[in-house]
Amino acid sequence: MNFKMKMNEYGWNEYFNTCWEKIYGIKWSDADETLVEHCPARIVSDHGKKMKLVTPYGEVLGTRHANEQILEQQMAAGDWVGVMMINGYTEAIIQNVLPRQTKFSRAAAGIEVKEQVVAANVDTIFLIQSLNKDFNMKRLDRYLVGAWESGALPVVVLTKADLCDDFEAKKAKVEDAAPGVEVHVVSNLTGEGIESLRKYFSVGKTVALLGSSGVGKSTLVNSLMGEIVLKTQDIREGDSKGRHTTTHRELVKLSCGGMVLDTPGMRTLALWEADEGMEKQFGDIEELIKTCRFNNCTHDNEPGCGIRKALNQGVIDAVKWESWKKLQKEMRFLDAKKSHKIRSMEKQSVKKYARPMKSKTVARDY
Ligand SMILES: Nc1nc2c(ncn2[C@@H]2O[C@H](COP(=O)(O)OP(=O)(O)OP(=O)(O)O)[C@@H](O)[C@H]2O)c(=O)[nH]1
Ligand SMILES: [Mg+2]
Ligand SMILES: [Zn+2]
Repeated sequence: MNFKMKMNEYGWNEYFNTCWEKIYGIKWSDADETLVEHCPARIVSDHGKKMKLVTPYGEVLGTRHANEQILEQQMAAGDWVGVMMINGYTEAIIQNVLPRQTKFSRAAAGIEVKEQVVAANVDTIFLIQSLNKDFNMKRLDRYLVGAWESGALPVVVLTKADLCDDFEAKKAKVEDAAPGVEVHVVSNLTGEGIESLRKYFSVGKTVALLGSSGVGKSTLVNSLMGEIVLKTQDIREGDSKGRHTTTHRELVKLSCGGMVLDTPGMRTLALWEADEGMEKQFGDIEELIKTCRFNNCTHDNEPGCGIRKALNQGVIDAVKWESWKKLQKEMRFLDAKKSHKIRSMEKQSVKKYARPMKSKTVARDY
């Protein structure tokens, strides 16, 4: 039996193999080509009840095992899962989700305080903005915090260079705001800069594309493929906003090796966790705060405020400072909501625990 797909080409590595061994008691190897029922698979796209998976036996549809834990577990495109092949190796039952090496999460929309994993196990994250109407430094700060937090390497990609006269100035602004982050200017129309992105797509590596609708994420996948594999659509004339053309996250294997995870444009990115990300993106600001004379400095007009001094001297950028304040406030609010949720869950579990005890006593009395 020849395996159709080599999992290494889809990003399988020593990290996942060690996780695999802990669950299955033996390392996964496709070298000996023995027919096995249990094998690793990667989620290509999530279609609700069914997931498209890439397995050693080819691309198949998978369903979750009817175990409560698996039914409730969050799964996302890019996740590595342990499956049992059924129906002559044409379908799969998902039995385990392997611990993620990296994950880009956001707070799910809606009233429930919940994490939503947007991209799992990606090596690089392209934070995409277009150089015409979409360019926004505060939004970029937010995405950079999320990307640093994910554990993957952030790279900024500015698209639609053909529609912008001053892209050098915008590029310099981003480089200033994100030291150490590579910034690429590209045009899907003229092909400018596309080749400079190839280095991120070596065999087994995954790049996620994140950004607002209409910035050209799916078009970039088509540019990299050299053919149309994903649907794209014109942005709206009136306000230059995208039309939310891509509706689900999907992993695409490029012919040159490497994979790309295209995602639907995000309206807003509500961060889920940000401690490390904030430190990475705003390290200079966090250091300056330590220099304020008063511990409880509000950085408005207290004497000896390190932030005010830095702002006046142009050491830090006013936009970046605004970003920090906004994100800091947002994360404090989210932390309060998370603690509230934990407390109410604890209360519920106390009630749950109390109930059977009570009914047992009642049962005995009768
Ligand atoms: N001029 C110009 N147009 C581009 C470029 N890249 C993409 N476009 C156009 O921008 C529009 C939106 O592109 P998409 O690739 O659908 O955008 P998207 O980011 O995938 O949008 P969603 O799927 O809605 O998130 C299309 O009409 C593309 O042809 C570019 O570099 N230059
Ligand atoms: Mg798209
Ligand atoms: Zn201060």
